Amino acid sequence: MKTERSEKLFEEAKTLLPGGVDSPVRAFKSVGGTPLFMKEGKGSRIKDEDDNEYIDYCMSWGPMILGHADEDVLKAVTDTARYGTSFGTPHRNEVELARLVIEAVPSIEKVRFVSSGTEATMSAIRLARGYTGRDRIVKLDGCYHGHADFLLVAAGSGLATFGTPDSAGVTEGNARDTLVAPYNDLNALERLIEAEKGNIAAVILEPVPCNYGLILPKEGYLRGVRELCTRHGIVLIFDEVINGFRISMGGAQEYFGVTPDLTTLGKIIGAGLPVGAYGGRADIMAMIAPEGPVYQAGTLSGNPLAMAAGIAALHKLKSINAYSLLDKKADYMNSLLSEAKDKYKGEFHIENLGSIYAFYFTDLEKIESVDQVRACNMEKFAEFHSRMLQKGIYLSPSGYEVAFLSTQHSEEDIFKTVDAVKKSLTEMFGR
Ligand code: KE4
Repeated sequence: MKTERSEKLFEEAKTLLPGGVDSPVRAFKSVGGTPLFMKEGKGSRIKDEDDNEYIDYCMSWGPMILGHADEDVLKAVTDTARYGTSFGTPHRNEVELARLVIEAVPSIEKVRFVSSGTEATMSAIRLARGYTGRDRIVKLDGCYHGHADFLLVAAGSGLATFGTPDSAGVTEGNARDTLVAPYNDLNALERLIEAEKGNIAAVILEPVPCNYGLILPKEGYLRGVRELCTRHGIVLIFDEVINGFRISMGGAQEYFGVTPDLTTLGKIIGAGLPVGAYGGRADIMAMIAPEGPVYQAGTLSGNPLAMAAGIAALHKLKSINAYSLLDKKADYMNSLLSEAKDKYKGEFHIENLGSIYAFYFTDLEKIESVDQVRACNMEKFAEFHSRMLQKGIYLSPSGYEVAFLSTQHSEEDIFKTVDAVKKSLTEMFGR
């Protein structure tokens, strides 16, 4: 596999950008080797600067549920760009996308668009503090909510690969009001909340964590968190930046039937352009400036092009009945994977929910906690990642990230992928 062009570009990038990247997890630090510079994508495929083609499962970390370069998304963006890219004024596209989001997501009665998932979560936390007048928040170990100072505590995603649950530069004062509880442990959360005696503004969690591998909520867990927050007047925030419009049209909250007070979104609602959003109960959202006293602003919030991309994507997800399509593709993939799952039981494990997959090198046959992911063999994942890459399959370059199917992954793509999984495991385990 030729990588000269990527290597040359990476050497130059490292003289200009910290670590040669604009986001750490792209740097291949935890899987080794040179990060590949992609130049184009179409459907399920991406091509790097050395013209190597891959079946993509990183899918830009989640946004590309319709596949790369979707015709309808491209047309919406180019048609809009013809009239200008940003005015810093209200634009009809914000109204249209807001209507689609509110229609789809059970908890959202009012929504505010921002430009990233980080902006969405940091704004939602400020809103919860403003609404309750309380200072402290609870996040769950291993959940990642972007890089706002007070959320870079026991986080997942790129931080997990660096083995530093916290980041330098986050002051004690900033982290002091962030409490951490283990995911999937209702008793621990209840003890923490009761110890805090009414000083908790919000509990924020990924309903289905996807930044420490993929961890499914135990039966009744999300309902239990909801009831705890209701009982203690705590704002429950579901960070659905990944889960939203991925697990279903209404996200994890629709899929599991548990409605938070606020929801954060990103990724898919921008279809690859920079969009984040936070929304929820109208009485809470009424606290947001200019209606209320909680300030939040953004030059490019609701950008017409990004809104156009999101509008096209959400209309298409509905019109092609995307989630039953994705379920069929996942069923096919799981039917092909079952042989490898059985053969390597006790050494290799796969977790799956809809179009989301995670691969673990572990003796466990079920992953239910972040500590269990921590105990997985990430060196073996790195070897697996490299072997899959050599076979033309691009997995997210970290064992703490997940893999995504899109509506464009064909049966042939899936067959080739599972064949590559089997061949890689045979090479690794010698059988
Ligand atoms: P952004 O600020 O990166 O748009 O969103 C932050 C964020 C918030 N909440 C959840 C649940 C998220 O997963 C993310 C970002 N996800 C990571 C990958 N799992 C982004 C990849 C990266 O950091 O480059």
